[in-house]
Amino acid sequence: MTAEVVLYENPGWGSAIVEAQLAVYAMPVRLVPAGGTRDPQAVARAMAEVNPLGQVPALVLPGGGVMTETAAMTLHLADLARSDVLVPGPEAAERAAFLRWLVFLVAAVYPSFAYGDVPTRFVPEPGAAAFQARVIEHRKAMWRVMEAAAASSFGSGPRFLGARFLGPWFLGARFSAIDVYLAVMTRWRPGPAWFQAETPRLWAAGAAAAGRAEVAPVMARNFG
Ligand SMILES: N[C@@H](CCC(=O)N[C@@H](CS)C(=O)NCC(=O)O)C(=O)O
Repeated sequence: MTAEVVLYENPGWGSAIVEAQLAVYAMPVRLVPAGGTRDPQAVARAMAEVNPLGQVPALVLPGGGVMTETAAMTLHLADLARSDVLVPGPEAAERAAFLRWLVFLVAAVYPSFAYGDVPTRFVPEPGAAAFQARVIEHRKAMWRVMEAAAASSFGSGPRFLGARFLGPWFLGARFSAIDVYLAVMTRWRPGPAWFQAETPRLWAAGAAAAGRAEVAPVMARNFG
């Protein structure tokens, strides 16, 4: 596929997950800054026309359709690219684990940022800081669940139950979009130092993805 897609992005935000995948596929992309600010509420206002939830990222496909949700983009871009580099195909041993942890990332972990980043959307001001602290603690617990999966190689799928984590990727020998998510999300709160100390396998898989030739320039642009 050579037609250009448009990615609404904010450096360091979830758009980096999609920008990195587009780079892996060498797909042409036009980046559109989403408001040019790091204030989530200002970004939400700037994005509202494209994404009713006001979130980044949003993708405009070659046919003009708008797509939100990074997991949907992850699956769709693999289809458009006709590639299984990032998304193990239906017959792959890692397929079920890939889908499980992709959905875990976006359905369990990622929403905690919506709650934690602007807590006053959900709770009144007295108590917002305490709420935010609890959200971050819960997020840490979710990351530990994923670390345990990597440690037991449960993440590599049923056929590998009981095997040890060999890395360098979350699914073991198999690079995937999970590692791209980890490259970006381990830069977010609770922050790289916490991941290095508490979830070293997740950190290692993310760092390995961040170091890949196609991904490194995207990481530098977003986090440099
Ligand atoms: N489920 C969405 C989550 C997107 C999301 O939470 N994006 C954050 C930035 S990383 C955002 O736009 N936050 C601003 C807000 O929620 O108002 C996805 O996977 O794309």
